[in-house]
Amino acid sequence: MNLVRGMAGLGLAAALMMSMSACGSSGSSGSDNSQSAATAMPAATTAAAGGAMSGAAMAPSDTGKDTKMGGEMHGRFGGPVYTGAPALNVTAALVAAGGGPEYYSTAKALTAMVGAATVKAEVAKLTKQYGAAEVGMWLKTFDFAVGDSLKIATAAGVKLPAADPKMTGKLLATTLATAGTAKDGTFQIEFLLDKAVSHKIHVQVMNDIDKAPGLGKKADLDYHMISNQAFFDVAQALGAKSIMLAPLH
Ligand SMILES: [Cu+2]
Repeated sequence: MNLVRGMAGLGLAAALMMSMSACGSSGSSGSDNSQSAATAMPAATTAAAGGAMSGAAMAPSDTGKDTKMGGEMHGRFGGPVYTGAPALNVTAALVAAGGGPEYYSTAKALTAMVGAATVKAEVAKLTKQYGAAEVGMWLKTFDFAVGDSLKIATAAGVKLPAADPKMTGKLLATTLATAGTAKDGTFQIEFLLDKAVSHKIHVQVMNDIDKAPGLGKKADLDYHMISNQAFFDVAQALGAKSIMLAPLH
Protein backbone atom coordinates (compact mmCIF):
# COMPACT_ATOMS: atom_id res chain seq x y z
CA MET A 1 0.00 0.00 0.00
CA ASN A 2 2.78 2.38 0.97
CA LEU A 3 4.64 1.46 -2.16
CA VAL A 4 1.54 2.11 -4.25
CA ARG A 5 1.24 5.58 -2.77
CA GLY A 6 4.95 6.08 -3.19
CA MET A 7 4.79 5.10 -6.84
CA ALA A 8 1.81 7.39 -7.42
CA GLY A 9 3.79 10.15 -5.74
CA LEU A 10 6.73 9.51 -8.04
CA GLY A 11 4.43 9.60 -11.06
CA LEU A 12 3.07 12.95 -9.98
CA ALA A 13 6.54 14.27 -9.28
CA ALA A 14 7.65 13.18 -12.75
CA ALA A 15 4.58 14.83 -14.27
CA LEU A 16 5.32 18.04 -12.42
CA MET A 17 8.92 17.99 -13.56
CA MET A 18 7.83 17.40 -17.13
CA SER A 19 5.40 20.29 -17.07
CA MET A 20 8.06 22.50 -15.50
CA SER A 21 10.60 21.60 -18.14
CA ALA A 22 7.98 22.12 -20.83
CA CYS A 23 7.34 25.64 -19.51
CA GLY A 24 11.06 26.27 -19.34
CA SER A 25 11.75 25.27 -22.91
CA SER A 26 8.90 27.28 -24.37
CA GLY A 27 10.07 30.33 -22.44
CA SER A 28 13.76 30.10 -23.15
CA SER A 29 13.76 29.65 -26.90
CA GLY A 30 11.62 30.56 -29.83
CA SER A 31 12.96 28.01 -32.31
CA ASP A 32 10.55 25.66 -34.08
CA ASN A 33 12.05 22.60 -32.43
CA SER A 34 11.57 23.66 -28.84
CA GLN A 35 8.16 25.05 -29.72
CA SER A 36 6.96 21.66 -30.90
CA ALA A 37 8.54 20.00 -27.87
CA ALA A 38 6.71 22.43 -25.61
CA THR A 39 3.37 21.81 -27.26
CA ALA A 40 3.94 18.06 -27.26
CA MET A 41 4.81 17.99 -23.57
CA PRO A 42 1.49 18.97 -21.98
CA ALA A 43 -0.25 16.00 -23.62
CA ALA A 44 2.33 13.60 -22.20
CA THR A 45 2.06 15.32 -18.84
CA THR A 46 -1.69 14.98 -18.78
CA ALA A 47 -1.44 11.27 -19.58
CA ALA A 48 1.18 10.69 -16.88
CA ALA A 49 -0.76 12.60 -14.24
CA GLY A 50 -4.01 10.90 -15.22
CA GLY A 51 -2.35 7.50 -14.94
CA ALA A 52 -0.89 8.33 -11.57
CA MET A 53 -4.20 9.50 -10.15
CA SER A 54 -6.52 6.92 -11.65
CA GLY A 55 -6.89 4.63 -8.65
CA ALA A 56 -4.91 1.81 -10.20
CA ALA A 57 -2.08 4.17 -9.40
CA MET A 58 0.73 2.66 -11.39
CA ALA A 59 1.53 1.56 -14.85
CA PRO A 60 1.49 -2.20 -15.37
CA SER A 61 4.83 -3.62 -14.43
CA ASP A 62 6.90 -6.74 -14.20
CA THR A 63 9.41 -6.65 -11.36
CA GLY A 64 11.01 -9.72 -12.93
CA LYS A 65 11.41 -11.53 -9.60
CA ASP A 66 9.88 -12.03 -6.17
CA THR A 67 10.18 -8.87 -4.11
CA LYS A 68 9.78 -8.26 -0.39
CA MET A 69 7.03 -5.73 0.33
CA GLY A 70 5.81 -4.85 3.80
CA GLY A 71 7.53 -7.90 5.28
CA GLU A 72 5.91 -10.25 2.76
CA MET A 73 7.21 -11.79 -0.46
CA HIS A 74 5.32 -10.69 -3.57
CA GLY A 75 5.32 -12.24 -7.04
CA ARG A 76 6.81 -10.41 -10.01
CA PHE A 77 3.37 -9.21 -11.15
CA GLY A 78 2.10 -8.38 -7.65
CA GLY A 79 0.21 -10.17 -4.91
CA PRO A 80 1.61 -12.29 -2.11
CA VAL A 81 3.65 -15.41 -2.80
CA TYR A 82 2.08 -18.68 -1.60
CA THR A 83 4.64 -21.31 -0.72
CA GLY A 84 2.36 -24.05 0.56
CA ALA A 85 1.37 -27.22 -1.26
CA PRO A 86 -0.73 -26.73 -4.40
CA ALA A 87 -4.46 -27.53 -4.41
CA LEU A 88 -4.12 -30.03 -7.22
CA ASN A 89 -7.72 -31.19 -6.94
CA VAL A 90 -8.89 -27.72 -8.00
CA THR A 91 -6.31 -27.61 -10.78
CA ALA A 92 -7.54 -30.99 -11.97
CA ALA A 93 -11.09 -29.65 -12.03
CA LEU A 94 -10.01 -26.64 -14.11
CA VAL A 95 -8.11 -28.84 -16.56
CA ALA A 96 -11.13 -31.14 -16.86
CA ALA A 97 -13.42 -28.14 -17.48
CA GLY A 98 -11.09 -27.09 -20.28
CA GLY A 99 -11.24 -30.42 -22.07
CA GLY A 100 -8.55 -32.45 -20.28
CA PRO A 101 -4.73 -32.32 -20.27
CA GLU A 102 -4.27 -33.05 -23.98
CA TYR A 103 -6.92 -30.74 -25.37
CA TYR A 104 -7.11 -28.10 -22.65
CA SER A 105 -8.63 -24.78 -23.78
CA THR A 106 -9.06 -21.79 -21.47
CA ALA A 107 -12.00 -20.54 -23.57
CA LYS A 108 -13.67 -23.91 -23.11
CA ALA A 109 -12.95 -23.92 -19.37
CA LEU A 110 -14.44 -20.43 -18.99
CA THR A 111 -17.53 -21.43 -20.94
CA ALA A 112 -17.95 -24.57 -18.82
CA MET A 113 -17.69 -22.48 -15.66
CA VAL A 114 -19.86 -19.47 -16.31
CA GLY A 115 -21.74 -20.17 -19.55
CA ALA A 116 -21.35 -19.02 -23.13
CA ALA A 117 -23.34 -15.79 -22.72
CA THR A 118 -21.22 -14.52 -19.81
CA VAL A 119 -17.99 -15.49 -21.60
CA LYS A 120 -19.11 -13.73 -24.78
CA ALA A 121 -19.95 -10.56 -22.87
CA GLU A 122 -16.71 -10.70 -20.90
CA VAL A 123 -14.56 -11.26 -24.00
CA ALA A 124 -16.28 -8.27 -25.65
CA LYS A 125 -15.61 -6.17 -22.54
CA LEU A 126 -11.96 -7.26 -22.37
CA THR A 127 -11.52 -6.66 -26.11
CA LYS A 128 -12.73 -3.09 -25.67
CA GLN A 129 -10.42 -2.64 -22.70
CA TYR A 130 -7.23 -4.28 -24.02
CA GLY A 131 -7.66 -4.95 -27.75
CA ALA A 132 -8.57 -8.05 -29.76
CA ALA A 133 -4.97 -9.17 -30.33
CA GLU A 134 -4.21 -8.89 -26.61
CA VAL A 135 -7.27 -10.90 -25.62
CA GLY A 136 -6.36 -13.56 -28.19
CA MET A 137 -2.83 -13.70 -26.80
CA TRP A 138 -4.19 -13.85 -23.26
CA LEU A 139 -6.09 -17.06 -24.08
CA LYS A 140 -3.13 -18.48 -25.98
CA THR A 141 -0.74 -17.71 -23.12
CA PHE A 142 -3.16 -19.15 -20.56
CA ASP A 143 -3.39 -22.35 -22.62
CA PHE A 144 0.40 -22.51 -22.86
CA ALA A 145 0.74 -21.94 -19.11
CA VAL A 146 -1.60 -24.80 -18.23
CA GLY A 147 0.08 -27.15 -20.71
CA ASP A 148 3.55 -26.18 -19.53
CA SER A 149 2.58 -26.59 -15.84
CA LEU A 150 1.32 -30.10 -16.54
CA LYS A 151 4.47 -30.94 -18.49
CA ILE A 152 6.73 -29.73 -15.67
CA ALA A 153 4.64 -31.47 -13.01
CA THR A 154 4.61 -34.73 -14.96
CA ALA A 155 8.38 -34.57 -15.45
CA ALA A 156 8.74 -34.08 -11.68
CA GLY A 157 6.63 -37.17 -11.04
CA VAL A 158 3.58 -35.21 -9.83
CA LYS A 159 0.28 -36.68 -10.99
CA LEU A 160 -2.94 -34.70 -11.08
CA PRO A 161 -5.64 -36.35 -8.98
CA ALA A 162 -8.94 -37.23 -10.63
CA ALA A 163 -11.18 -34.18 -10.90
CA ASP A 164 -13.93 -33.97 -8.29
CA PRO A 165 -17.15 -34.41 -10.32
CA LYS A 166 -18.88 -31.84 -8.10
CA MET A 167 -16.17 -29.20 -8.65
CA THR A 168 -17.58 -27.76 -11.87
CA GLY A 169 -19.38 -24.69 -13.21
CA LYS A 170 -19.92 -21.73 -10.96
CA LEU A 171 -18.64 -23.58 -7.90
CA LEU A 172 -15.29 -24.07 -9.65
CA ALA A 173 -15.19 -20.43 -10.80
CA THR A 174 -15.95 -19.16 -7.30
CA THR A 175 -13.42 -21.56 -5.78
CA LEU A 176 -10.71 -20.27 -8.14
CA ALA A 177 -11.59 -16.61 -7.51
CA THR A 178 -11.60 -17.14 -3.75
CA ALA A 179 -8.33 -19.13 -3.80
CA GLY A 180 -6.70 -16.24 -5.67
CA THR A 181 -7.89 -13.59 -3.25
CA ALA A 182 -5.15 -12.30 -0.97
CA LYS A 183 -5.84 -11.33 2.62
CA ASP A 184 -6.25 -7.68 1.61
CA GLY A 185 -9.30 -8.79 -0.40
CA THR A 186 -7.65 -8.37 -3.82
CA PHE A 187 -7.77 -11.07 -6.49
CA GLN A 188 -4.21 -11.70 -7.67
CA ILE A 189 -3.61 -14.20 -10.48
CA GLU A 190 -0.07 -14.67 -9.13
CA PHE A 191 -1.51 -15.92 -5.83
CA LEU A 192 -3.94 -18.26 -7.61
CA LEU A 193 -1.24 -19.73 -9.84
CA ASP A 194 0.98 -20.42 -6.81
CA LYS A 195 -1.92 -22.28 -5.22
CA ALA A 196 -2.83 -24.08 -8.45
CA VAL A 197 0.57 -25.49 -9.34
CA SER A 198 3.02 -24.40 -6.56
CA HIS A 199 5.13 -21.26 -6.56
CA LYS A 200 8.13 -23.07 -8.00
CA ILE A 201 6.33 -24.44 -11.05
CA HIS A 202 4.48 -21.16 -11.56
CA VAL A 203 7.80 -19.26 -11.67
CA GLN A 204 9.23 -21.77 -14.12
CA VAL A 205 6.17 -21.41 -16.34
CA MET A 206 6.55 -17.61 -16.39
CA ASN A 207 10.19 -17.98 -17.38
CA ASP A 208 9.09 -20.36 -20.14
CA ILE A 209 6.45 -17.87 -21.37
CA ASP A 210 9.12 -15.17 -21.53
CA LYS A 211 11.29 -17.40 -23.75
CA ALA A 212 8.59 -19.08 -25.82
CA PRO A 213 8.51 -18.23 -29.54
CA GLY A 214 5.36 -16.20 -30.23
CA LEU A 215 4.87 -15.32 -26.56
CA GLY A 216 7.49 -13.37 -24.56
CA LYS A 217 7.51 -10.81 -21.79
CA LYS A 218 4.65 -8.67 -23.11
CA ALA A 219 2.44 -11.73 -23.47
CA ASP A 220 3.38 -12.69 -19.91
CA LEU A 221 2.50 -9.24 -18.56
CA ASP A 222 -0.79 -9.18 -20.49
CA TYR A 223 -1.60 -12.70 -19.30
CA HIS A 224 -1.37 -11.57 -15.68
CA MET A 225 -2.98 -8.17 -16.29
CA ILE A 226 -6.00 -9.50 -18.18
CA SER A 227 -6.39 -12.50 -15.84
CA ASN A 228 -6.62 -10.14 -12.86
CA GLN A 229 -9.39 -8.22 -14.61
CA ALA A 230 -11.21 -11.28 -15.97
CA PHE A 231 -11.31 -13.18 -12.66
CA PHE A 232 -12.44 -10.00 -10.89
CA ASP A 233 -15.21 -9.49 -13.45
CA VAL A 234 -16.33 -13.11 -13.22
CA ALA A 235 -16.31 -12.97 -9.41
CA GLN A 236 -18.49 -9.86 -9.56
CA ALA A 237 -20.84 -11.54 -12.02
CA LEU A 238 -21.13 -14.52 -9.66
CA GLY A 239 -21.98 -12.28 -6.73
CA ALA A 240 -18.60 -12.32 -4.96
CA LYS A 241 -18.79 -8.54 -4.57
CA SER A 242 -16.24 -8.30 -1.77
CA ILE A 243 -13.38 -9.37 -4.03
CA MET A 244 -11.35 -6.37 -5.16
CA LEU A 245 -9.48 -5.61 -8.37
CA ALA A 246 -5.67 -5.79 -8.32
CA PRO A 247 -3.64 -2.67 -9.21
CA LEU A 248 -2.24 -4.59 -12.20
CA HIS A 249 -5.18 -4.74 -14.57
CU1 LIG B 1 2.84 -15.39 -12.68
